[in-house]
Amino acid sequence: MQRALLLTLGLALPGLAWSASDCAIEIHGTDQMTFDKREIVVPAQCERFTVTLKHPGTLPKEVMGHNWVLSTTADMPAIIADGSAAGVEQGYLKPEDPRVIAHTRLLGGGEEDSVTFDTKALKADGDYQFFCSFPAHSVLMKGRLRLDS
Ligand code: CU1
Repeated sequence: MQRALLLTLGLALPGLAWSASDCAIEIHGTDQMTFDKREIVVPAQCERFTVTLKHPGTLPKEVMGHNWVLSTTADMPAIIADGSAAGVEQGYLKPEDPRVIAHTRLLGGGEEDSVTFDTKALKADGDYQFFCSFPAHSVLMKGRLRLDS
């Protein structure tokens, strides 16, 4: 209903047009062990949100692998500890970890992967972090994700 109204407004007033491309972002994980974003804001209109992780580096995933993992800030340390124990074969995540809201696979240089998640999984006042679960990478590779209000 609300979506139909937005679409109608978008057609009538092109300046107000809102497109599904606003419900997606791209983030880079580099050979320098960094993400190129510190914060991700999910627009309130998005029912689903897509994150595409690209690794523009050249190092293999065993050396400088990166994934993009989303969880509550409270769950992050345990997810990383269990992921570290799971090892590189599991992409440094415990298989089917229910605390993980969304994640890409572990990438090496030159690779990319996307994940789409339902924004109903997020609370407006929730405290969420995205991070890389490769051992020790989250010291640098983390940021906040929040729903726009
Ligand atoms: Cu990483």
